[in-house]
Amino acid sequence: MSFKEVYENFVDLQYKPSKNELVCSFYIEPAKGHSAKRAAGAVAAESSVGTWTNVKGLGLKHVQKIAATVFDIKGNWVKIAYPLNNFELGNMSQIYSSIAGNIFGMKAVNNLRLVDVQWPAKLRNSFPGPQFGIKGMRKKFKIKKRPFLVCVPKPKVGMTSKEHAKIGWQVWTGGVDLLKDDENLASQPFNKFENRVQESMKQAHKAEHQTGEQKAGLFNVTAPGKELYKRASLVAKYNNPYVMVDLLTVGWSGVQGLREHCQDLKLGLYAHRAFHAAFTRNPKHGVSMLVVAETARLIGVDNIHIGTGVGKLVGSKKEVKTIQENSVRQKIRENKTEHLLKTEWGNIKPVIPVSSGGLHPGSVPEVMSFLGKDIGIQIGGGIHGHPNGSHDGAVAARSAVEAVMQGKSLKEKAKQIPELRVALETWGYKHIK
Ligand code: CAP
Ligand code: MG
Repeated sequence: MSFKEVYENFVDLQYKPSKNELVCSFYIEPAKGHSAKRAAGAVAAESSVGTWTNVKGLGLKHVQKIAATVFDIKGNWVKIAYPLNNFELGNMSQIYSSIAGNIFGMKAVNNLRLVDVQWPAKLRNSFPGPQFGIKGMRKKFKIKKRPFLVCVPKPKVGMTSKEHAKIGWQVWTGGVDLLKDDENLASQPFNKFENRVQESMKQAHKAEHQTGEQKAGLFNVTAPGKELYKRASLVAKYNNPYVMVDLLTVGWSGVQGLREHCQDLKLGLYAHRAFHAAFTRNPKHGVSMLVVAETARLIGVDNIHIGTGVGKLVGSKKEVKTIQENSVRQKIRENKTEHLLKTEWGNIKPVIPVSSGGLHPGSVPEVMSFLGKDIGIQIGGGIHGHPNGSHDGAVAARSAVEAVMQGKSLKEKAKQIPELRVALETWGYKHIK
């Protein structure tokens, strides 16, 4: 076989994948001089057993047995099936090095985007999934039905541990449940990790006494190697039930190790997705946020940011809704129009989707109208930018959530809650672009 034919050898449009195979749905733009078949074959080859030319080993039966197969090409949309033995069970980094590795840099394609993945049961069950899920977190926090209210201190970095903790007091007593470190706050000289945990937990316990509600910190344990786990252990020592991690800058293997550690420590694991837009934003190239969210659910985070559809960061309502459904449901039907694959989550618990980015009290009804109540709503600037300060901002945000739960308009609610009235006068109901 000439080297030109190698790639096409990975295409068989009659092929029917077995249920044990992993299936990827790709958007592909072949490079000049490449047919869709050859470009798709190149992707299948490079992401499984092949390379640019024929090599003797490709003739070995046991090698051919794990070769990927392009089995469906419709215009720019391609489906590729991967026999299970391409992958090491439970090893997400290796799986991504295959289905989301070299292929994005191939000259055979001008653009390539991994749009969805169908995880076969054996591979899916090699991951733990969330420790608590929605039911577990609701039980832990005694929050029966309403969304979890999350708040990030702003300015996002620069404040001291004491200033950070003081804001915690203000917003926890104003009605916020979870005080989240910002994604770029770790253990900088002005706000060392242990000081922040110590100072914040003092305020959290005081706020719990004052409000009768469970309060928690989402302390960002993002750090190299063992430090990641050391910080999680420290958080558990201070009786805080949650840690936060920057899922993508820490990486799959780091988060998998942290997930195991959180199991031992009975800690919730809240995932921030900073860095995702470097490769999820371009509709023609990279990896969809849907695939990132599916991966996060398999690895077993309890919460993940999914966007707002209305706020300051990209992500359409349709995309955000698709990710929300995939995070909370156990079965997802195939969506032929969007080239999304059927998904079965088996016993993998749901993840709490978090809507965040440019939200304020006036945005709450719309976010809840299309994402429902089994969510987290994160509001940073939309609380701390309140003209009367963070406490009033938190009261306004919490009363906006309560209004929706009571079936009241914000206008009506604002008649009893002056803090909400001021927030609506400040930002109205429009969304911050
Ligand atoms: C939001 C936020 C979050 C973004 C992340 C920020 O602050 O803290 O990190 O929501 O984006 O730093 O911008 P505001 P996403 O509430 O003040 O906007 O949720 O899309 O991952
Ligand atoms: Mg942030």
